[in-house]
Amino acid sequence: MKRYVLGLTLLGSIHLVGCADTQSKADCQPGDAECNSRPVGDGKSDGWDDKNDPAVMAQHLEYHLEQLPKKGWRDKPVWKDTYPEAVGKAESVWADTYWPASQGSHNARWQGSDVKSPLEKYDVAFNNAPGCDTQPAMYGTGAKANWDTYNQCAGPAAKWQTENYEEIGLMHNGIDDDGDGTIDDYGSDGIDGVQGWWGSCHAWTPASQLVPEPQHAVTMNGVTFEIGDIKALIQNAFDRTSAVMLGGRCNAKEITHDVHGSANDDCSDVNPGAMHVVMTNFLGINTLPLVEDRTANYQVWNQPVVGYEITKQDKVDAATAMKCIGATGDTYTYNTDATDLYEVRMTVSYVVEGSPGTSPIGYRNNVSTDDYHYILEVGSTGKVIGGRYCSDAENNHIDFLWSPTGSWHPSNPNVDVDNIKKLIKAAVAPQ
Ligand SMILES: [Ca+2]
Ligand SMILES: [Ca+2]
Ligand SMILES: [Ca+2]
Repeated sequence: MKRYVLGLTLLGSIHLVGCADTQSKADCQPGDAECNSRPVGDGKSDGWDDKNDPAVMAQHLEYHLEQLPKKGWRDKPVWKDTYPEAVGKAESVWADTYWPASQGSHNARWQGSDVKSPLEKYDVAFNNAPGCDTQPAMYGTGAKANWDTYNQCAGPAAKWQTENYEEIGLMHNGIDDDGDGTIDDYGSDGIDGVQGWWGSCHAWTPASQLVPEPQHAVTMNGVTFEIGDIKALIQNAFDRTSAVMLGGRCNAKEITHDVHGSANDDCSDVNPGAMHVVMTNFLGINTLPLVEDRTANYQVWNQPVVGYEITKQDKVDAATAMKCIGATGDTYTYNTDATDLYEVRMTVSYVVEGSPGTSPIGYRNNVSTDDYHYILEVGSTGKVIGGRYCSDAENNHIDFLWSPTGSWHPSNPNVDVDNIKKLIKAAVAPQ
């Protein structure tokens, strides 16, 4: 969950198609397929800002409301050209645990205390390190001494993970790191500061869309990697993923709303107009990977987005729109370039976490939904130009959306991405 890292920021997964700028600049929207450049200085108030500009996600976007599909689903895998051997076998996305940091992350012995963890198996197979027979409790009295002993026999990948990854080492270093009076144990702030929601969903979410789910166990260099092991190692290798991001990350525990505030504040966005454009383009018109942080507040719960459906899209007058937003009056005072207003309800389908196992689980049994309610702002040429959440949705909305752009590598210096790619290939190869 935490450790949402944006590496090298690349622009868009779709290339800008050279298209004639046949309309006036005022009609051009950021990343608009009809225009070559974004509009500047056209006097918008409360349209989307740079952070909420759909152009950061992709070029060649469709903005005409009439052209935007009412529903879309990730039925075609993003990886179909990279892993043709998995097409027809693996589902387009896969569920997985987020490998909680508090349980040791990818070094957790998920099959039981006597079966090596994914990283311990990796050390045996690729780092020539047999490792330790047992693994101590993650935290608690005596944890430091036990982990000091473990680290003397552990292989380099396992050792690095237990000391450095997502501050796991704080749980067994003999120090009261969060100053709450308990050493290496639960107190007022997780286990010495390590929170239960920390994990690698920032890696699971792009990985589960960019590479297929392993379909069977693989034996390599004498070590058998179960499907659950390979998925953990894939997550480890996706710890640093290049991506583009829409909306600002909210850092507040409690969100307070000002009806006069901007729709683009970090805790008020992602701007629902921008969300509408990206959702419909990424999942309705195209097949592009999409991840949401579905918690509007400071927590980050990244989930793969697999579908959406617009269940209401009614043109409304200004008074109705103002009321929906929680304001009063007969004049729409937010984005004054809006000539038409729509009240919209969208249901978004996303993948929830699953458990590690020895069989592929796909994602279809792990789908959940959220409903969003907002006013869509449409300009004189019928294009979406912004939006604002209705008051019943303003505390519960997507915080930000993001999309991986293709490059990924592990933070663990003792894990080689080439080995992980070999494991993936072998795990989807015909048997
Ligand atoms: Ca500690
Ligand atoms: Ca958040
Ligand atoms: Ca936000």
